[in-house]
Amino acid sequence: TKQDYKKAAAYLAAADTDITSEYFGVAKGKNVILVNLESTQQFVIDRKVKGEEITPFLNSLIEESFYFDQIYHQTAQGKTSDAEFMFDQSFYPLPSGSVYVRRPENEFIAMPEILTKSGYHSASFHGNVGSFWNREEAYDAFGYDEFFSKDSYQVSEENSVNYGIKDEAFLEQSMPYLEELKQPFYSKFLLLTNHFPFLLDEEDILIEEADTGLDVVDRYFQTVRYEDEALKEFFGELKRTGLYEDSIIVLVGDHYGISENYYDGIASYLNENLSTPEELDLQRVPLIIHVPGQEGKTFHSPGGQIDIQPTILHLLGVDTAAFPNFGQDLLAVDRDPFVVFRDGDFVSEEVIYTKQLCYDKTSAEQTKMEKCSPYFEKRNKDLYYSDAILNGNLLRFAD
Ligand code: GP9
Ligand code: MN
Repeated sequence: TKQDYKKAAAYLAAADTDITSEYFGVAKGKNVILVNLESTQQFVIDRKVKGEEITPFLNSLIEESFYFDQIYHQTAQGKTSDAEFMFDQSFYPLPSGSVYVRRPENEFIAMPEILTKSGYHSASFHGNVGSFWNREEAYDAFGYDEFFSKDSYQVSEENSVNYGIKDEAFLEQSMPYLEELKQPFYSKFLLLTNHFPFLLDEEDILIEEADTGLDVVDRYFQTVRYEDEALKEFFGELKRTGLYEDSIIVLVGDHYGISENYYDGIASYLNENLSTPEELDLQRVPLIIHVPGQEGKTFHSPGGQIDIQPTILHLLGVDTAAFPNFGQDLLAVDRDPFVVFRDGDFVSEEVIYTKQLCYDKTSAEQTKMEKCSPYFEKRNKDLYYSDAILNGNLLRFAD
C-alpha cells in the first residue's frame, strides 16, 4: 500500500544515503560506459602467475583512475542479473531468484529512467541471447532505450567460446553501435569470456597456466588475462573515437568466479590457508572509475555494488535524494561504510560479521559479539525495506 511505501521512504530519508562528495558534478554531461567484468575478483589485481601480470592493462589504468580495493559483491542467486540490478537500481537482490525473472512487471526507478531526465540515452550490450536472465523484459521495465544482444553481432564458431562471442569480438563489434548512440548516453557492457569453467582457444592464451592443483583455478588466471587484453583494445578504440575523453568509464566485477569448492586452489596460489574472514574478503571485486581530468586515487574503505549507482550519479551531478536507493556515494569521505550481504553477513570499517561470528576488520581475529550486534538493526531494516518495496511493487507509489 501507499502507507508501506511511505514507511520505507521515511526509513531511507533518515539513513545517510544522500551525502555527497567533493566530486559532485565533476563529470556533468559526460557519457557513462559501465563494463561488467564477468566473474572478476579483486585478488587478481596486481598479481602475477609465473612472473607475468594477470591484469597488466587494469593495473596501469588504476594509476590514472579512482580505484576501490575494498568493494564486495552482494549478489545472490541472480548472479550477473543481481549485479546489474544493483548498478542500475541500488537495491538489494532478492533472497532467492532474480529480480529480472521474478519482478519484471514492477515499477522501477533505475539508471536509464533517472538519467532520461538529464537528457541521457541508454543502451545495454551483451553477446548472449536477449532472453537470458529475462533481460529483454527487465530492460523494458528499467527504461533502456536499446539492447544489443546476440542478434546484433556476427557470431561464428571461430569468434565464440563457452557462453558465446568472445570479449574481443564483442567489444570490437559494439564500437560502431556505441559511436552511433545519441549523446550523452548511459551504456552498459556485459562481458562473457571469463565465465566458469574458464575456457579459451589456444590463440587467446596469453600467460602460462598456474599450478594450483585445480584446473579451474589455473585456467581462471588465463581467462582473466584474456579479458584484460580485450579491455586494452576496447580502450584503444575509445581513445581513437574520442569517447574516452567524453565519458566516465566504470569497470566492476559482478561476483566471484572461483566458488568455495575451489578455495584450495586459491590457498595454494596465495600460499596460505584461508581464514573465515579472508574467505569473505575473497568476495571483493575490482571497481575502477576513470573520470577524464581527474588524477588517479585509491580508496580503501569498504563498500558494495549497491553503492555504485549513487557514486556515478553524483559524479554526473545528479541529486539522489529524490528517489529511494540503498547505497552511498563511495567518494564521500564522511560516509559510514557498511556493506550488507544477502545472507545477513556484513562488513563495516571496524568489523566483519560472517558465519555468525564477529571478527575485527583489521586483525581478522575473532572478537566479541557486542562489536557486531549494534549493526544488526540496520542490516535487518535495509534488507527488510528493500524486499518490501520489491515484493509489494511499492515504487508505483513514488512520485
Ligand atoms: C550470461 C551472463 C553470465 O548472459 O549473464 O551469466 P551468470 O554469470 O549470471 O551465470
Ligand atoms: Mn556473471
